[in-house]
Amino acid sequence: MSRGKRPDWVPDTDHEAFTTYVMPGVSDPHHDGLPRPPAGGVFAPSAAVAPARKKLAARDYVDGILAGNRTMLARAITLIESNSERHLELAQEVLAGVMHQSGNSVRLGITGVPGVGKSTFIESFGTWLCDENNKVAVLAVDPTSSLSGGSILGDKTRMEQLSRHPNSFIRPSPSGGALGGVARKSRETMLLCEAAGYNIILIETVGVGQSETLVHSMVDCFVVLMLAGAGDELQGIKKGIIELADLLVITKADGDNIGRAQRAKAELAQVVRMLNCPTEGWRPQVLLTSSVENKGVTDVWATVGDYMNAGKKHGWLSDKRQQQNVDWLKALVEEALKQSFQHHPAVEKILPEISRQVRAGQLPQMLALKQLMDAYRG
Ligand SMILES: Nc1nc2c(ncn2[C@@H]2O[C@H](COP(=O)(O)OP(=O)(O)OP(=O)(O)O)[C@@H](O)[C@H]2O)c(=O)[nH]1
Ligand SMILES: [Mg+2]
Repeated sequence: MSRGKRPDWVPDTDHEAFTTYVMPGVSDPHHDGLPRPPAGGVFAPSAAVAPARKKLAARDYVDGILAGNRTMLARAITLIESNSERHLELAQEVLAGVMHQSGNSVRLGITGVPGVGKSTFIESFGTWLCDENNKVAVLAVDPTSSLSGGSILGDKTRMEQLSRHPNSFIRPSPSGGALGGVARKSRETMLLCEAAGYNIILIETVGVGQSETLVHSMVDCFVVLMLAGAGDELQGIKKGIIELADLLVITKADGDNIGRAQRAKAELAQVVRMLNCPTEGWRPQVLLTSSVENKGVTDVWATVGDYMNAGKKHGWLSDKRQQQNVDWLKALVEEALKQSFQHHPAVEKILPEISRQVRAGQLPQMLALKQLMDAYRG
């Protein structure tokens, strides 16, 4: 791979802590990429590995990001995504250096069941926003992507036009284990993107598991995409997703589907009317879109604007962000305490036997807890 074609999210050096690796490439531009034995018929190790890039200091990253340099932004995100202690320290220094410039964006979460049309919607919505002179960053929180590796491919092909737009920045979901880790990385990535001048952040998440709740806790406006007539209205109600939604968007309102989509809109609007809306001055809206016909995206944006204005007018938008900041700290503290407890040598030592006794009904849980806490406190 020539250096010019190196994707901007790849790390400087291959390291096991990174979620992206670079295979050694070939330097000859006419080469077909297939290995070719030398005259003697024996393969030699490739000498054409791209030279390692210069190690950067926190200041370099900070300056680059604040100047809107995409490569520096991408490399800083790679640091954020690293699981190594060494990178964590540098990444946090970079984050601390740019934080005063973050926060100036509209943060939108976009969710819905697989296949509802999230990526296609983001392609059409995001491209339109970029054409309107916005700078749009698209992030993904997909706890399944580390297993399937599918989200990069899926998003790159579904967001072809958007990914080529000079005003867009697309970052696939970080892989790397627990959802909490994925969420931390996405949250910090969002702050870096804002500092780099992106004024609209779209965070796509799959409509499964806990990922919606996590994304909900990091955005201003939570948009739930729904399919008409597929029982999804009910599915959404059951999962409580509608209660999280600030905006409901029925997708694929085109072709034969239009009538069904309109009926679904009326039904959903009725459901929303029955919900308690704790948000002053705002009742979740239901809209229709067709991403393939580029219909409805302007309405979505106008409605997001109404929502943000209501939030500013009634003061809950800044309250929400402040609360999210504190909630995030709380979640980190809980996670750190859990880790410290679970990995405490004295706890590890007695836990199997205590668990056995609890399982067999020989030890009350409160007593078991006391023994564990005594061991933990030393
Ligand atoms: N007719 C019609 N088809 C659409 C529309 N939007 C998306 N599709 C199709 O629906 C399918 C799924 O779209 P995606 O955008 O990949 O859906 P997704 O929600 O991102 O799916 P996952 O990433 O797998 O969760 C694709 O075949 C799209 O072409 C639309 O507005 N109209
Ligand atoms: Mg998708």
